[in-house]
Amino acid sequence: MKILSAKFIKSVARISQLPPDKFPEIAFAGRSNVGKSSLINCLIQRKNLAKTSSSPGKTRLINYYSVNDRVYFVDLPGYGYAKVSKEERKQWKRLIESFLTASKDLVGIIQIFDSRIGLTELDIEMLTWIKHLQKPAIIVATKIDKLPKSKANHILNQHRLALKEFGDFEMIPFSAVTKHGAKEIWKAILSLIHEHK
Ligand SMILES: Nc1nc2c(ncn2[C@@H]2O[C@H](COP(=O)(O)OP(=O)(O)O)[C@@H](O)[C@H]2O)c(=O)[nH]1
Ligand SMILES: [Mg+2]
Repeated sequence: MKILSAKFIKSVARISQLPPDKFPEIAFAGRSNVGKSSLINCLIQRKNLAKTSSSPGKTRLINYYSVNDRVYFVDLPGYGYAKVSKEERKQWKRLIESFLTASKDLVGIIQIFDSRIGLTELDIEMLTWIKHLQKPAIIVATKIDKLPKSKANHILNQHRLALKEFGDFEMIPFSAVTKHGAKEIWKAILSLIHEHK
């Protein structure tokens, strides 16, 4: 995918602040610190447009990026940060839930999990939600550069098997360090946009 332009559009805390529906939207979801911003930066070939941060839980807003004036990448707030209070977690849930149900131009969700950790309870909650909403999703298993080489294939196959329990999802292994999987993810994104038309 040739990136001609990538722009930060806005951060929103409320669904009423969503930008006017104009482009198909791809939402990115995952646990805090999973590598969501790194994935977005890699896909749009910018070093730091989506803020990456080593302090998890910092981004609590929905961030909109427009890519090639053609598609919105929507960075959803990360979840599952231990220090977050119950009330904050509730707010997070409300915000994501209202986004997923309100966005008319949402064509698909990129659900990201850490290949070293596997699916967490909240990942599974998200997958169940996605299935319930009948939204197409691509599952990205990230940080694969950190898997022990001799065990990587075995681990990834186990993740695929675990995923099967929750639906017929495509899983793409990815690394922001080696960029492994980036082309495949773009291909999947373009087909989501295409299918939606
Ligand atoms: N080794 C490795 N580190 C990664 C990868 N993706 C992200 N990271 C690191 O994980 C941390 C969190 O990444 P970030 O993109 O900010 O996660 P976010 O909170 O989900 O947006 C940062 O220190 C990144 O450099 C990856 O594919 N491989
Ligand atoms: Mg981030």
